[in-house]
Amino acid sequence: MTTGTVIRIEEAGLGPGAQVRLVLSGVDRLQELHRPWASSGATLERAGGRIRATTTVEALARAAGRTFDKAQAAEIDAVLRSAVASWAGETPRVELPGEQELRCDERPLVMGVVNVTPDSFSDGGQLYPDGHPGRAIAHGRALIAQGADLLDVGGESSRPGAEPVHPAEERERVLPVIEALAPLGVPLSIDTTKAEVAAAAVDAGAVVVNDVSGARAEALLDVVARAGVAYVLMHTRGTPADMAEHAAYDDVVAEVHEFLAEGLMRCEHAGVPRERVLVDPGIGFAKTAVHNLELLRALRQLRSLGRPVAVGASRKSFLGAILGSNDPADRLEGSLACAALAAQAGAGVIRVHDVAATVRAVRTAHAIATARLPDDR
Ligand code: HH2
Repeated sequence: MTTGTVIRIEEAGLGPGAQVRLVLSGVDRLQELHRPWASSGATLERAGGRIRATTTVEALARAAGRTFDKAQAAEIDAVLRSAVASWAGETPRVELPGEQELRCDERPLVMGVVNVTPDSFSDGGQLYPDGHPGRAIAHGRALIAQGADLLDVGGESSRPGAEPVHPAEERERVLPVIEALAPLGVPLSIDTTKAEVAAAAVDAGAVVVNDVSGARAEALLDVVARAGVAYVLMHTRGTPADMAEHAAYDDVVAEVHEFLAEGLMRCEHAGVPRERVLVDPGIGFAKTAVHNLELLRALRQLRSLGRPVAVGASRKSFLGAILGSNDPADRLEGSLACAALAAQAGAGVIRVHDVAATVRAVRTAHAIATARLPDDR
């Protein structure tokens, strides 16, 4: 499947005539654009099937008009204008069933992690002793009291090398927790890659499906489409069992961005409108520590896709490599630095284990980014 025109904004001035640094891909006969674009005053660099340019919106429109037919030139112009507007503007809200919504236009939302697993990397099964849901439910309640804007409930670890869980077992883990937390008024997300688990979780009250497989299963998208719930589209390669072998990229930021652009199209074909989708670079999924750092540094660029950016760096092993800490629970400062910088970069949802501290860090970062005190002081 082609991605269609994909434009990633690296940096943009605003208003007519402002310079924009962008990367353009997904266009047939892309190289033919080179000469007219350069003669319109753009600075261009070829990179594989992409062109990186410092240009104005008007110069690209002129060059596309001279190179392509009307419809294609108009598509390129529309994609560029929309990418610049999304990169610089407000994060869109996401509507949820039951008159709930994710108001990521107001500030970055904090998603608290509730792992109903015996083997998660970060909390090592502390929340699921002897297969009993009580502790996970109490943890979810505590995260809400600490200010979580939404909760992500998962019944299968996706840490590198993790073994798959049978769908019936996964369902049994998460359902009692979702049923107990759903009435509390905070939107619930189900972290699963399996259609049958997603369907049961949605029936029990989950309003977001968080799919760490990168939209691999059509049946899962079908559940999302039918239920009208929101969907987190995350970049990954392979499966948790083998993803470490796939951590090789020529340009990790470009490849993740293009994967997400293509994923948004796949979602639309499957009946999941892009208005319901959040995009996530998948920190720690088929990536080395340096890939993770490059993606976090470039996080704002993913806003060019026009969807809220979700990000989960909390306690992950690249932070251990920076801080010299083997214990995931001893990576709080690194996790908070990531959350603050993600807020500064315009992330819509920040997925974390340490909710109380993150809420305070994000609140501070957002106040600085907007130069405004919070309304609810
Ligand atoms: N990371 C994990 C799980 N789910 N979902 C999204 N959208 N983004 C992420 O980065 C992400 C995710 C891994 O963290 P955790 O749930 O704490 O660990 P485990 O998979 O071992 O349960």
